Amino acid sequence: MLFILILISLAVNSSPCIETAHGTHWMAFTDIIIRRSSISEVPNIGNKYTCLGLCLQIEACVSVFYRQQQQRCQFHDVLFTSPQDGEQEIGTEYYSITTGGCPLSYVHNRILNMCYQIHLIRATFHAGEEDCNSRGEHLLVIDNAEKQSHMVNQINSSSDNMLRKFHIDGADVETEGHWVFHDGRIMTYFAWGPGYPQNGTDKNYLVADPQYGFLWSDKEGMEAKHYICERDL
Ligand SMILES: [Ca+2]
Repeated sequence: MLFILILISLAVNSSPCIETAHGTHWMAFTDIIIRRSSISEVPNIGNKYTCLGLCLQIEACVSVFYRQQQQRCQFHDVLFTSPQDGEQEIGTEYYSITTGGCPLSYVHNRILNMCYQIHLIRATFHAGEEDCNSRGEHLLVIDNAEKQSHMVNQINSSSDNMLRKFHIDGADVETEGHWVFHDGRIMTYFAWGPGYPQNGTDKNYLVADPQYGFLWSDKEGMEAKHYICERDL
């Protein structure tokens, strides 16, 4: 019995976040504040749940810091994942919204209707895609400039992400030069990096590459990279 209790205790204490009503409480950011790139702030707030409620009312809001000492809410359009990027501020708590079928700990951009999770393990294009599929998801679809810009901002918002290469959805494996998404939809928007696509039947899968500000390169797909899974809402 004691062993089971210890296991439960370890599981609870090692959890990065806790689900609350309408939000995810990120425990690793306890007493941590990230000051940059706030979309707005509201003063004279005496309750953390008021901050979360206000974030839900602002469509661009993805996450919010409740600064107890300052009694302020600080809203963001990205989800921070690297507490080491912040500064200590006692009493600060960090929340992200959980709403509309987008699960705990995912990034939910309500303006662009994007719900996704960045995976910091590495896999081939197909293994990453299979991992997404196992949760009823697919690799991240970027089909316009707004989504590309949001993805870049999200990746660059946390130092854990910003130097990594990510597989995203899109391949020209069936017909060279004919790029399609996982469901066969023809791609019309592209954000190629300088010198890309290199083309060729050995370069058929998309990678968002930090070397080019997360613009895209066409790669062979067998090299293990990080990946981003998206859930359709
Ligand atoms: Ca190709």
